[in-house]
Amino acid sequence: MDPLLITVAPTGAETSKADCPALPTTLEELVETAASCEQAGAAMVHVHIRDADHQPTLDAGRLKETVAALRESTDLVVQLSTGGSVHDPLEKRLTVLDAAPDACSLTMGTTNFGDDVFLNPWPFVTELYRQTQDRGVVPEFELFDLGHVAALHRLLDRFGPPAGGRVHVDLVMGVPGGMPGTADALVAAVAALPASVTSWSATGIGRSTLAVALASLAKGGHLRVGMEDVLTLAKGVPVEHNRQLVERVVEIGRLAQREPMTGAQARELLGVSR
Ligand code: KMH
Ligand code: ZN
Repeated sequence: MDPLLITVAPTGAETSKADCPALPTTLEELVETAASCEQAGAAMVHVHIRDADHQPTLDAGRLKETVAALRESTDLVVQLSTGGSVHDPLEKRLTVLDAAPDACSLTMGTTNFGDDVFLNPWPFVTELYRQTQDRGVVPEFELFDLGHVAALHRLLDRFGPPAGGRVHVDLVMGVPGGMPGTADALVAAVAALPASVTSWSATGIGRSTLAVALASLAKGGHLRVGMEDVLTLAKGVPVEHNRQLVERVVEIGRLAQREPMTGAQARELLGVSR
C-alpha cells in the first residue's frame, strides 16, 4: 500500500491561547510540537504563527524565523498558511511568500466560516498562484466546497501546473459554511477532482475528524490533523498535545496498511526540491 502523508496543523488562527492553553503559540512551543509530531509520524507541518501576545500574526520577520527554526529542528515539509485569520487583509496574506517556505496553502474560493467570512476572491487566488509559480513555492490547494473544485479546474487550465510539477489538494471538510465532513461529501469531491491532481488529503473539522480520516483512508487519500482543526479527542476529552492526534491517525493508518511517510518521501510526493 502507498505510504501515508500526515500533515499536522498544530495552531491555526481562530482559537485563543486563553481558551486553549495547550495550543502551541510561541516559537519554542511550535518547534517542540513539530519535532514531537514528526517523531510520531507527521511529514509536513501547516503553520500559523502568533505574536508575543499569542495573537495571530503574519509578521514577515517572525515568519522567516519560524521557517528557519523548523528547518533547523525537523525534516518536515514547512507549509506556511496564506489563509491567515479571517481578519487578515488580502495584501498582507500575499507577503507570506516572502518567508520562502517549502510550501503554502492556497484556498480556492471564499467560504462562510462560522459567523465570519474567509475571503478568497478570484483575483487574489490567481495572483497568489502566479507568485507561487514565480517563487518556486509548492501550493497545497485547499478546497472547502465543491465550487472550489471547479475553481481549481479553471486555475490549472488558465495558469498551468504549480511549482514542482505536482498537484496536491487538501479537502477541508466540516467548516460551518463549507462542505460537510461526511464520507458521501468526500467521495463526491474526490470524484470531481481534476485528472492532473497527483495527491490529495482530507481534514475533518471538529467532530467530523474521525469520519473524514476513515473515509480518506478508505479512498486512498492522505490526512491532515491538528489542533487547528479539532480540540477534543472525544466528547469532553481535550487534546493536550498535537502528538496525540498524529498518533491516533498513525494507528488507524496502520490498520489500513499505510505506513506514515517521511519528510523526504513527502518532498518527493509534493515536488518540493529543498
Ligand atoms: N484561518 C482560516 C480562516 C489556511 O490556513 O490556508 C483559514 C485557514 C486556511 O486556516
Ligand atoms: Zn490553516
